[in-house]
Amino acid sequence: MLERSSLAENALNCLHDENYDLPFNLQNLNHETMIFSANRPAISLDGDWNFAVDLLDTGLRQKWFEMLPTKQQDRIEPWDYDPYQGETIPVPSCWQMQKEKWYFFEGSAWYTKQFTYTKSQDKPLTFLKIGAAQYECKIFLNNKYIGNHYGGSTPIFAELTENLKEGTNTLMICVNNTRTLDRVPMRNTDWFNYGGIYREVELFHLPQEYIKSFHIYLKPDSKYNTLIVKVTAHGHAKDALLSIDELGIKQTIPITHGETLFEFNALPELWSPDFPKLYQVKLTYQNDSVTDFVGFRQVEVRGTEILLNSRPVFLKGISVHEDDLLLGKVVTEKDLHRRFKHAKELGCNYMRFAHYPHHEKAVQLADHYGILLWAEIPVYWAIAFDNHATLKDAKNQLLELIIRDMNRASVIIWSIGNENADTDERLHFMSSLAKMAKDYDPTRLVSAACLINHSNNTIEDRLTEYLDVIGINEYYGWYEENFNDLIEIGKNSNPDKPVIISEMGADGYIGPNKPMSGFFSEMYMTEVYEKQIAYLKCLSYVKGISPWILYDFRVERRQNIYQQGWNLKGLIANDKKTKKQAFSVLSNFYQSL
Ligand code: GCB
Repeated sequence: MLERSSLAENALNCLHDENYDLPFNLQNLNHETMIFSANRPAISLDGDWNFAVDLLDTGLRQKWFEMLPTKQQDRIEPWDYDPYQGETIPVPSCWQMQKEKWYFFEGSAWYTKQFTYTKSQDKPLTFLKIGAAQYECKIFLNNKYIGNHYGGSTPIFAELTENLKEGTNTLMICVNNTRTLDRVPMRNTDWFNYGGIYREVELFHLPQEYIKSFHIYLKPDSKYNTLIVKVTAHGHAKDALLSIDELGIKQTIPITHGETLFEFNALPELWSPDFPKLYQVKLTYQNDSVTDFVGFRQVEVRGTEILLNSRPVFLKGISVHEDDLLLGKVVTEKDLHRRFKHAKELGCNYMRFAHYPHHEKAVQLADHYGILLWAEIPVYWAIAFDNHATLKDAKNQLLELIIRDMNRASVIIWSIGNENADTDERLHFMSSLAKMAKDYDPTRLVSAACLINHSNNTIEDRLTEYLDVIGINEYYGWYEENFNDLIEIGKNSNPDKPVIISEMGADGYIGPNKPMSGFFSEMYMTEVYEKQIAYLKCLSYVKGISPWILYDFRVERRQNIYQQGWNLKGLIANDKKTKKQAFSVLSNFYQSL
């Protein structure tokens, strides 16, 4: 009998180990490991990766990531998986959309890819970026554990430099989409629990001294003549150079201990939905330089008004999920352009990107199209508000979102949650998120979809004290049958802040055997829109609406004969072509404003 390897020894011992995950749960890949990546030259690792689903976490228990490529005839023991052979999956993708057998799979899945690396003197550092992986992601390079990340919709950055070798390298990524009680979101959501690496994977080679983060914004003092630059740099150089050619700006930025918050005079034309002006901005630090396309604008709240560049604005919006009939959560440029064209056709100047951070390309395009945005983290329904680890996860997701999109003029609202019960624990949890967002980012408003007290029909939620704008989801005419209650709420509430109706709507089924009246009929959906709009437009403190929702979207919990796994509140069906009648009701309203 041949002597068994340590891997084989472990494969036997690990059968009884239920703490197998502990050494890998460091959450060391987080907002602190992010680097500025927009428009940086990148090497794509997209394409086919070896793939296996792993319901029982056998890979972590048996340490599949330590396996080396071995021929069958050279093996000295049996093996349960070979990361170098077998099924493949495209990256980016959601595994549900690839094979029927993976449709309802929730658990760990292993991705393996080999790539070649050649050392460069100029750019000796290498960083990996995974645009997003749902929900937890563990990264291994050349049989070594690099780290893990929590959060399904924000980017993951890991420095690989130390563990890279000349020639062939093996990257293994374990992605886990299990819904658990401590995650953000928790177990129950009204959207599909897709899994996988569903955004792009890239490598960045950087010089020894490099720009780690770079934010530039208009000073929010209503004077419109000062820009603020916030930089963190890795290196010892004492300054960086900022240039905005179109404004004739070449500005030296002093850097102390790798950081700066620096103001200088500038008179940019202001960005707005009517004039989405972007400037090419370049920052150079030693041998590193980054470029971004940035709009400058100011948003604030005065009384119940929302002001954009000191002028009142009404947010003509629509909510949208990241979902596609064929691709699931994967977005393509084509899909995004269609999304913004539909929004423009409706007459929108605003969108709610529900219920988690959308692809950064979507946010960049919103800048170009002149669409204001509500951007959100998935503090949705029930959350373990009393769990410190959950708060840490939520804070990290929010920071990652803010850091990623800080330069995007389109984003005017950070939303910190959706329809969460008003408990002391929730108040503590969410008010600390609100405070963190405001401390980090002085240029945006903070909101959340808050609660109505249905017993006395008033907007009543202790969280509103910590918000700039009150979001209200209301489904009068649908879940709440008595439409008069909405009128009561209007009369009884007297908020001292602007209110956005962050959701309203009704399902409309337009497929074969569609009902001609009542619930799920297109007719009924249209009536709900007509009644809602007629009433909401008279409420003086309502400063925006984002009806639910642009497209029908997939969700496990909807299974009646019309829904069959879909939420049908889309103004457009899941083919992203067929408009329901309510589309024109909303567009007529927006065009009339
Ligand atoms: C809501 C939720 C949203 C749901 C929607 C619905 O209040 O915020 O996520 O999809 O209602 O259709 O029930």
